[in-house]
Amino acid sequence: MEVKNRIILALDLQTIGEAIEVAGSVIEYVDTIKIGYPLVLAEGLESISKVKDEFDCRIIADFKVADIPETNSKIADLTFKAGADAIIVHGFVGGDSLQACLYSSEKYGGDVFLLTEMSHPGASRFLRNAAEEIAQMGVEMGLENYVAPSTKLNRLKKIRSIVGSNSFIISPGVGVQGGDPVKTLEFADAIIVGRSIYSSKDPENAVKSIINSIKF
Ligand code: NUP
Repeated sequence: MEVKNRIILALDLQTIGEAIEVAGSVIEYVDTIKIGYPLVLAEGLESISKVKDEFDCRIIADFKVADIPETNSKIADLTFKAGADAIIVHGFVGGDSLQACLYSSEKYGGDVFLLTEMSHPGASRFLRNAAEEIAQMGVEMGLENYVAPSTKLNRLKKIRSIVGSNSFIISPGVGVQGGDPVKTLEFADAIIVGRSIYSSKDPENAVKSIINSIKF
């Protein structure tokens, strides 16, 4: 996978109008947009195709899928049918649940991103203990795409060492959560950035300054 400027926009706005406006102001620099529950629960699953059709971009659906295999299948099928190119799936529910999403992704020609450890402080209590095994499970099941935190560089580094250099890691937590773009990109292939862009008075300038900071 190739992500333009190594930046994925997290479009966590709650009206399609604002989402299209922000995406439009940065689309020259970004070709991959992550859409999650805030936009989809506010404006419907068709937000995915609305953004995709408007900008001809790649859409990663951040649904952190974490259910029994049968329900995961339904969620993933509906997500790919709605136009998503990729879906983010939790690993802690186990291999059968993950496999259900992989089958769906094969059926629709989409990608699965496996969430390992998360970026917020609370993730240290439970998910940290399982994250390495989750990544290892992903490797054993042939996963190529992973999510790992920019706010915990030692953990990101560890996940990279488990999934190997040929895997693709996208990393949230840059900016408002405290992660540094340059340091994160030492271990990740692309950074996920939300509020630092969409809450900025000038989203275009915010993206440009991140791009300048990561050009080395
Ligand atoms: O561990 C994770 N941390 C995280 O922030 C996994 C995620 N998927 N995210 C998402 O990344 C979060 O839901 C939000 O959409 C985005 C980060 O946004 P921001 O902190 O840059 O505003």
